Amino acid sequence: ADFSGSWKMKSSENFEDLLKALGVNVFLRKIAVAAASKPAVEITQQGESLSIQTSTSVRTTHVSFMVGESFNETTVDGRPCTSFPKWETDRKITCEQTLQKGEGPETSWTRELTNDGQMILNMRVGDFVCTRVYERD
Ligand code: RET
Ligand code: NA
Repeated sequence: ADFSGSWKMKSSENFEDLLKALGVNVFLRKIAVAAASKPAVEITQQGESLSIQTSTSVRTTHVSFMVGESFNETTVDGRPCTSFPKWETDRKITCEQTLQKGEGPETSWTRELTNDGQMILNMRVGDFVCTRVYERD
């Protein structure tokens, strides 16, 4: 599967619940939810190597990793974590995150390419799952 491309978001469910579960206060939550409603996602992939930039008006993240090798990133609320991405199927990457310090709920994400060319991002915090559907720009 090739995730490469410029993506725009079509729908999002439970993003605010996710932030609540992470303990983000209501003031920052509202800012984050508004900003996260219009992300620009740029992905380049060559085989096992992916680079993902997610831009919003208040926060931009950029991660580069090899599937099968751990890397450093941050949780949605910005806490440093160690992540381990692996292929769950040939079209879906699952990534478990471990906080580098302190305590917090279990977090992970998955990214999947559907047969009709959409990308589905799931972000999990404890029992909450946020689902965001993207289409190529
Ligand atoms: C602030 C303050 C600290 C807490 C949070 C923030 C914003 C986070 C954002 C995240 C966007 C995530 C996306 C994910 C993938 O689709 C305001 C920096 C949570 C905007 C777009
Ligand atoms: Na975890």
